[in-house]
Amino acid sequence: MKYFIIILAALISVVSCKQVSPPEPFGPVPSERQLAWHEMEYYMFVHFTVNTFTDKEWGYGDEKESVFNPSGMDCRQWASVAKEAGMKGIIITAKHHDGFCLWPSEYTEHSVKNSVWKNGKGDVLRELRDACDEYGLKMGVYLSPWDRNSAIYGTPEYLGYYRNQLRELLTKYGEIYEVWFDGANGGDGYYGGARETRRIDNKTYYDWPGTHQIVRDLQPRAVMFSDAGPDIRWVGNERGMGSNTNWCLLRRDELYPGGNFASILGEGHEDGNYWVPAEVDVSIRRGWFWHQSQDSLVRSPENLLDLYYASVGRNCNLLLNVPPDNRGLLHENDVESLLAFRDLREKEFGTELAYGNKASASASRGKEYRAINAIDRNPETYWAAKDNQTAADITINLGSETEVNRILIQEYIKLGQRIQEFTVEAFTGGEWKQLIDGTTVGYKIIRKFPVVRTSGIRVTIRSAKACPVISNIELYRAPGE
Ligand code: FUL
Repeated sequence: MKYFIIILAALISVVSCKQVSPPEPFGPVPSERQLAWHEMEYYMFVHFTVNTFTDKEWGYGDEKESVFNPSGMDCRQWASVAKEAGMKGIIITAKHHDGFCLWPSEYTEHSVKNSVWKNGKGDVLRELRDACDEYGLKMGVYLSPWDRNSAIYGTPEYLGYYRNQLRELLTKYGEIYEVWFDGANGGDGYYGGARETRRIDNKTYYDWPGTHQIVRDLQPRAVMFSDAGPDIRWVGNERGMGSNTNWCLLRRDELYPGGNFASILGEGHEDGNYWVPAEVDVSIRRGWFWHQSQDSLVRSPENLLDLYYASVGRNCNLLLNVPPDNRGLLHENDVESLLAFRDLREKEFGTELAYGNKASASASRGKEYRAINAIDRNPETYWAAKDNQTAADITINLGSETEVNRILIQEYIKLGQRIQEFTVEAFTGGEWKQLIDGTTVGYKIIRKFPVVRTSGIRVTIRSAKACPVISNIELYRAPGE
């Protein structure tokens, strides 16, 4: 009898385990380093080099090192503002197209070591590292593949030079979370005095796989950005616009940095065979570098909030450029706008309305995957339907009539990006009224709709590649209207 009970108990547990087994991952899924990157959401881009002092956007490469001379550079100010603004990291142009290095590279004379700044003893990367550590921010580097200063640019030897510089950046400045490979290549430049146009084949010249391996070996937790990944892709424009339909997937092997792919990059590929999510890079000013003439043309807090909805709200990360001025400080106007934008965000998402209510779903996998998991504020629990159910809905019962005008939805992306089409409706005046007719979700979307007084919000997954798996739904009543 005793044995019979034990066997029965074992059988029951096997059967019940089977019932509640989690969905299998569907399609490509993010790596650990990509998951960490998704959670960064919003961080600062810093464009700073000789251009800051010559009023240019693209330095030709013939600038004298002496022009780089910030009168009061303070990376702690950049970091403290980034932190206060709610950003999680800073990516700096260690070397832009003009070839000037903000760190004393062993491999060139064209760097801070030959400037008058700090008598050639300064190192912007070192100061930024220390400041990021002090303020608990991550640090990333931009190293322009195009180098208009280098005499050997365009020859095979340049690749060795570029990689040596990359190794310096990846070994001397602590942990790097993102390496930014720009695709731009305009052709003409100083090139050690040759002053000519040099064309390279973007597809073959840089041997990207070899360079990527250096990053993997030296900084295994870093993600790499370019037009074509391998880890993070460009969104295809510099206007700050993510795409409403946005797959974190890409047929990466068909693309390469500097190619003509802008029109593909916003949406990605629904059938992509790699996880390569999009990053929105955009400047708080017209230019990427500081120009005094643009001091009065800083984006307003309201405009930054629009960018936030168009980027973070569309399943992208937001890399917002805030260029230091010729003092080496973020300008007062930029700082004011950034902090007012933070205040707007705090008001916008002040009180979350879904948490603490009841939730139900048309389909559920079992008790560990109940609808309530989508509003429990635990990113590791989720609502999931059964394997064969690719259409299903989830309703949040708000108890009493409540004003709502924003919804945030997150898929549990560790199991892949699944949703192809969804709607959001509100129960109002005795019937369901459609608020949103949407396509993809992914890591996160935030959508606006006119204020509705409602006792319930229903999210219907109309089609998905595999059963929907939703880790989070939030509702807000943002100010206005
Ligand atoms: C572009 C560059 O040419 C711009 O100067 C800037 O750095 C931007 C982020 O990327 O490709």
